[in-house]
Amino acid sequence: MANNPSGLSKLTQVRDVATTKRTAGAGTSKFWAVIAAENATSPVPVAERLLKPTLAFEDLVLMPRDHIYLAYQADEDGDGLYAREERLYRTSDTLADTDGDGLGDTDEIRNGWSVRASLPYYANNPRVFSNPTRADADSDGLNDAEEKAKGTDPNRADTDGDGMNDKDDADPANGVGRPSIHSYGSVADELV
Ligand SMILES: [Ca+2]
Ligand SMILES: [Ca+2]
Ligand SMILES: [Ca+2]
Ligand SMILES: [Ca+2]
Repeated sequence: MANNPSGLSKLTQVRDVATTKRTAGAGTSKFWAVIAAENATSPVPVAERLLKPTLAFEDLVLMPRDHIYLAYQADEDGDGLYAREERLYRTSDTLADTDGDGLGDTDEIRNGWSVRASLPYYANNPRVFSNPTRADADSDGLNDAEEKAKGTDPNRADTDGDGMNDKDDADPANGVGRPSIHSYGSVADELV
């Protein structure tokens, strides 16, 4: 804190933790984030006055009744997940793909994918998210990248429930086990 002649206190630096550039790739890996609550007495919204991305930290001017919070953020691997989120999910902040299954931590945690199955459950809840710390959480032989490519559920070994694991199923998300139905002959006609 520094006092200027007009008696205002000015936060000019925070000791020991600094903004740093990422060693590989573009962007910043460690930085301070400013969180500001709306101030009803301010004629200009805080979004324009305090949270504008183009504003430098030293150019922020606080008004009476402003409430701002500073949060230190780090994203070493640049995968878009902050270190504290990575801790929460038990993923690594130095690896963008913690479990090495070909699908990045962000894809597994934030994005997920839609199961392409015609079953009523997935019609209402198509979105699935995989475990970012296990390549094949449901032990069906398909890793999460393969499950996404096939549109299957990474948390269910037999997505379409026909008794055949996703890896062995020629059509793992649709239909009721066509290979086994053929073996039943005329019964298959009634099932289909
Ligand atoms: Ca990560
Ligand atoms: Ca992964
Ligand atoms: Ca799997
Ligand atoms: Ca199946």
